[in-house]
Amino acid sequence: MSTDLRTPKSILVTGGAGFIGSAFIRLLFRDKSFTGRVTNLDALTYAGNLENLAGHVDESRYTFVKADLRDMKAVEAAVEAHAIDCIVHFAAESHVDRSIHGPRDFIETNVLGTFNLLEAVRARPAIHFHHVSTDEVYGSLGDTGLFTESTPYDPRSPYSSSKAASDHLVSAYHHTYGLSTTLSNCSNNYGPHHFPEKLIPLMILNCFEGKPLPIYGDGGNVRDWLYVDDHAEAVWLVVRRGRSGQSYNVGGKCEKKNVEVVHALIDTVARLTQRPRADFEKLITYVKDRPGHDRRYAIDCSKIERELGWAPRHDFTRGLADTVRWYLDNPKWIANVKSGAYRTWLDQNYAGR
Ligand code: NAD
Ligand code: TDX
Repeated sequence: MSTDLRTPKSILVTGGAGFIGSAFIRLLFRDKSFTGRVTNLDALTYAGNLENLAGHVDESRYTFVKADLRDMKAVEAAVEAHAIDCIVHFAAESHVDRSIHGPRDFIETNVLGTFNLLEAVRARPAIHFHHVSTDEVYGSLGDTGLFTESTPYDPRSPYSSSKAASDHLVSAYHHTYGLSTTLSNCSNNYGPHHFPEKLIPLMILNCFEGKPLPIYGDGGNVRDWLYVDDHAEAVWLVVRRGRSGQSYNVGGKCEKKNVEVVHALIDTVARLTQRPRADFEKLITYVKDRPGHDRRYAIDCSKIERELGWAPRHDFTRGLADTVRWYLDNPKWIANVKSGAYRTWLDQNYAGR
């Protein structure tokens, strides 16, 4: 099996207050073999929440920098001040529906933000740059087939096209300027701390509150689900052992139709709250489809398995139960994220759908 190619001492994590970035930082501080420093650069948009890290970092090795990736000077300052030798780039606008309602932030943060980071690395080529991306850049599959690392890019939403643009920039900076880069393209994540605008946490919270469970279209769209900690482990492996210039697909080998996911969630919520399934089944509401809704995503992750020895460790049933339990145990977190701008957006965009 492969050995470490890099042993970062001072990592800049972007978007470390978000869902997956925070899981990655929690993993770094659980990993006894990592003794370096972590600088978390995050703009704290509606999706960023420092509570996701409370109690999980070693303060003597951790710094939070509130900064916007669109601000080149702020990016330069953070990289310079903390003698960064590795950047792990999670920060992005990440919600497809929001990208349909308002694409500008997606282009600015996902494309320009990545460009600014790459420029900072171009000026300091000893830094390794890892870019966290998505399987959505490959477009939509029919009933069969899997995305491999050589599947041509065919993004369909403003979100996925902004991620595809940023992936191409990373590749260009590797080939043109010789930067040390790695890239990972992952399938749909789920787990604790997931912002409740995405399918799984939205459905969990709406079950708790007795609100409609909005299924887009016929509910037959397929996603490949991966527990967030498995993704964090994959990223950490690629950062240390991935070959420069390579991309690695990461997936859960867990394809499910949306309607199956909702039924599995209802089972789990009913079991854990000891309430009848019928209380939740009656909330299912079929609504207007998402424009340009990709039909099916499915990942071939044999390259990262073969080269780096990674495999998903959480099965879906256990992962869902852990997730629902976490939301049941964290009403304060829920109240916090449901205040302010998030609430307004939800009311405006989901009401009546
Ligand atoms: P998220 O929306 O939960 O978090 C994004 C974080 O980035 C937030 O903390 C936010 O404050 C920060 N951020 C946004 N704009 C910023 C800016 N301009 N400057 C600095 N910080 C900014 O996202 P997530 O679900 O944790 O996704 C993280 C990464 O993983 C993204 O790049 C996303 O494309 C990718 N990804 C996500 C999934 C998924 O299922 N969620 C799957 C595959 C890949
Ligand atoms: O209310 C809903 N009803 C519904 O049917 C929502 C929010 C979603 N859906 C459907 C749309 C998708 O087919 O569920 C599926 C999953 O939707 P999202 O949770 O919005 O995720 P998706 O659009 O698949 O994108 C996610 O996975 C890839 C992340 O948000 C991206 O950041 C990641 O790159």
